[in-house]
Amino acid sequence: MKIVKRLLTLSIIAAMLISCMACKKKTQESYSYEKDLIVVGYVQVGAESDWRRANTLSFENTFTEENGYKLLLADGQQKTENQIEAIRYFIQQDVDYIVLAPNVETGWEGILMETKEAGIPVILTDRQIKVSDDSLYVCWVGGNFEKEGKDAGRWLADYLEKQGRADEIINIVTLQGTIGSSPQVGRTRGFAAVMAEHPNWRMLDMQSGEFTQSKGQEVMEGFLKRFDDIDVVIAENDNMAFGAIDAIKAAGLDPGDDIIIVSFDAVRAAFEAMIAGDLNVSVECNPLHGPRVAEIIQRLERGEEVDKIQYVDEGIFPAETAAELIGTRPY
Ligand code: GYE
Repeated sequence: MKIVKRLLTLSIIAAMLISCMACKKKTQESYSYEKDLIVVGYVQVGAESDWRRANTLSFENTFTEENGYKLLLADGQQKTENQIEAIRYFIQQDVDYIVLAPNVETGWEGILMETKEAGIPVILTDRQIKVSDDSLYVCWVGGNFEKEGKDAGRWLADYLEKQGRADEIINIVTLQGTIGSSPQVGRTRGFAAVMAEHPNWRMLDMQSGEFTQSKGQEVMEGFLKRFDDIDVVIAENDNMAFGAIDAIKAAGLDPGDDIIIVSFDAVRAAFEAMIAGDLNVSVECNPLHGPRVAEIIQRLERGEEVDKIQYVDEGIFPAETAAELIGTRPY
């Protein structure tokens, strides 16, 4: 913790001690709280999905006062400008660390110059950014989205092969995440790489469902009106897949059977959808970054080096594994 902040805190505490004898106990508590805690400002994307809620909870459960932290949480409501404002607020608060889950990849250069000037380390988590100067952030930890996209494509190729449909014309639609966010960019790119190996796969259309269930449903309704021969839906997260499933059922079709549904995240509700036969596979994206970021902060506090880029291990969960594994899922 910065010396200036400590001194400021001490002088405030001293003033409180003088002016407030009646609340002596409380003052002593706030003294130890202010003195020891590492203040972390987490600039979250929003609350758009089950994944996101599990991610927020992971931070809330990790960055507790018992663990030595004071967590300040800012909800960006899926808007980059809100996140930039939140970072500026955390600079004014002189927090010890800023943790940023960036909504999209671009637009961060200016505000990260401000954090650098203020001497506040920025740890990126979940999504990545594009900046010309990597020293604007300490490190990043999250999922390998391009690999996830490839895993989804390879699973599909395998599944079609097993169904004897390897050489059929396969019509695909994609519900993309927030355009320009690194999970959207990576998953789209990874799937496209596998698609290039299958000339019989046709991408009818790709549209953003903003990673939400309601928008995913709306976009899928549009696809179903325009195309009467969709074979596969690629939903770039589980919640958009849930929306697509509702739209497909409303159109009188059987999701998981008439239309193959592939999604990402592997949240608990996805396992339920797989058990119900509505979803065919979910490629895992692990949201439990709280402890990982805490470990990074602890290393930095000890003056140790940290890896610049840290990918988390992730699996693939096809429907036939869902019943057995649902009880083991932590989110
Ligand atoms: O897949 C989605 C969420 O950035 C990896 O954002 C995250 C994605 C996740 O809204 O559900």
